[in-house]
Amino acid sequence: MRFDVVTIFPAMVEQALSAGIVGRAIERGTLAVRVHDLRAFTTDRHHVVDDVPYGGGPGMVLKPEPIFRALDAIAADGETAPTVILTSPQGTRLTQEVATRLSRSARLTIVCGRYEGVDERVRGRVDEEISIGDYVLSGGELPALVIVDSVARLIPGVVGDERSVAEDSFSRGLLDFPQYTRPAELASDRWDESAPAAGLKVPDVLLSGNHAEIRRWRKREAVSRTLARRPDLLASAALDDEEREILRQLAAAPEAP
Ligand code: 9D3
Repeated sequence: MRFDVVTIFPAMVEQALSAGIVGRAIERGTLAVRVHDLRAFTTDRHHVVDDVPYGGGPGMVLKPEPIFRALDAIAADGETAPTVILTSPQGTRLTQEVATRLSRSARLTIVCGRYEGVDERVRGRVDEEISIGDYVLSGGELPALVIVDSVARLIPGVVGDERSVAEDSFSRGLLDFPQYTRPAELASDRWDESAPAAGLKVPDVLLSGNHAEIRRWRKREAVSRTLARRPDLLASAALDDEEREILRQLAAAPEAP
C-alpha cells in the first residue's frame, strides 16, 4: 500500500513515521509513504501557502492552487488514482471500521489541513474528510499520522505478529483484559503505600498453568471492564456464547466478584 502525505511540516511527519512498527514496515518495503512539502508546490518567491479569508475574520486559510498542484503531481506519479483524504474537524470520525475500509485502498493521499481551514474549492478534489475526534488540534499532521498508523497496521505483513491484529480489542468490540509480566510479586511497601501487606501480586490464575481457566478469566475481565468503562461498545461487540453468558451474569449481579 502507498501513502502520500501533503503537509507544511514534512519533517514532523517524516520523523514520526520513521519510528516503530510503521517505520520498520517502510524499511522492509511492505509500506510506501511519501511526504510532500506543500511549499514545494508554490510558484511565488516566498512560497506562500496561506492567505486571509474572504469576508474577513481571524486566522488564515490554506490556498487552493498549491494543494491542486500537489494532488496532480501525486496522481501522475503512479498507475492508480489515489483516494484523497482531507483531515478536517468537519470530517467523518475515524473508527476501526473506517480504518478497515481505508485499508482496502491501494493508494491513500492525505492532505493535512492547517490554520483556520482550507479553501472550500479543495473539497472538490477530496473523496473523504476525516476527523480523529472532538477536540481542537493545531492542524492535520497528527491526525494524518493517526490515520496512517491505524490503516497500516491492518495491512498484512506490517505488524510482525498477525495474532495481535486479529485479537485487537476494537476489532472484536471488547476492551483488553489486564496484562502482567514478571515479577509475580512486588514488595508493597516500596511501590504502593496503600497496598495490603500481601504485596502487589499477579492474580494466581495466571500462574496456575491452567489454560482453560486463564482463558475464562481473561474473557470475564474483558467483558466486565467493557461493561464498566465502555458499555457503548457492547451493543456492537462480536461476543461468543461464553462471553454473552458472562455478560448476562455480570448484568444480573453487578456486585458479584
Ligand atoms: C472547528 C474549529 N475551527 C473553528 C473556527 C477552527 C479550527 C481549529 C483547529 C480549524 C482547524 C483546526 C485544526 N485541526 C485540524 O486541522 C484537524 C483536527 C482537529 O483539530 N481535531 C480532530 N481531528 C482533526 S483532523 C484535522
